[in-house]
Amino acid sequence: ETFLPLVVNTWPFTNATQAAWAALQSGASAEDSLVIGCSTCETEQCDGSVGYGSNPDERGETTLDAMIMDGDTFAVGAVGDLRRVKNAIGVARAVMRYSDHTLLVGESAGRFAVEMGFKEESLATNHSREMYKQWRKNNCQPNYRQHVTPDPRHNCGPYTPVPPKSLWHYQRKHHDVDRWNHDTIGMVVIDTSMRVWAGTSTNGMNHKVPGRVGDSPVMGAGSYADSSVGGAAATGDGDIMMRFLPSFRAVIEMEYGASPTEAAQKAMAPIIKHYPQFSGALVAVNRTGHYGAYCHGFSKFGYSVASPAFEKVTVVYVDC
Ligand code: SD4
Repeated sequence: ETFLPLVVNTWPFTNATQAAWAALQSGASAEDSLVIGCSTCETEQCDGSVGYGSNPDERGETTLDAMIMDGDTFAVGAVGDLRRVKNAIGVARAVMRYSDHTLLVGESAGRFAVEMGFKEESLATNHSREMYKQWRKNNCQPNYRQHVTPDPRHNCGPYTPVPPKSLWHYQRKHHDVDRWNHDTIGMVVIDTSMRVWAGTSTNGMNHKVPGRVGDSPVMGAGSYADSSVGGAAATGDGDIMMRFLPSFRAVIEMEYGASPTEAAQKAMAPIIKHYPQFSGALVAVNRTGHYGAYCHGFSKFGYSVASPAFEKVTVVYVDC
């Protein structure tokens, strides 16, 4: 039995899911629907972790990572460390459509975007300026590493060993957690002709080193699509997760016969084995519209689904 079309994305970002679903219903391609869905999160600044205005790097600038992948042709467009342009998923698609390349980074990615007609503007907001000010108030500064030996995992970095106590309560209340630092949107869309598209958009990590690019724009890490099998998308500690290409692994596991849930679990297993402290989640869908997820390091993980199996967009929670 097939359940198509399908939209699945990480986290309870249901407006993004709904926007992609509505686009599919009105006849838009899976590609356009995915871009519309992820752009919705960029505009809404989903959880402060997608789009402009949050999670400044060590110099106070917000930078964006995004990718899009066509599971029919294996065409990919991606941007890393994109600066001063808000619509990262749109720029990723422009890389795929209008260049012969796959991944553009940094200042030059921004320049490409402007040439493609995207607006150049600051990504700073009062919120991101305030986040940066707080960080500096805690005696954090770009060269803090020189002053903290031997433990490089100092509280100034994006991965604090233990979340500050003041946030425990908040985390428990919002049981799907880790919202205080990072929540990428990763989305898989399948249309009724079984075309699978996958993509991501994020502003990465609070207080990252300028130039840092996470897993989200890396194909096979942040997301992956193969229309003959399905697709997958990841969220979480990108610096760890990208070493294991979990989205690629999940698709390969499904190709070898695993269900989406099993595939997500198998893809995450080696990460958990080598880095039991990491936090992350993976959603996986197969070409017939079945889906599943696996998570680690949160108490619960919620992801959003639009499918003919439901009357409206539904958030599915899994225990981690
Ligand atoms: C990153 N994976 O840049 C992203 C952040 C994220 O949920 O997904 N947060 O590492």
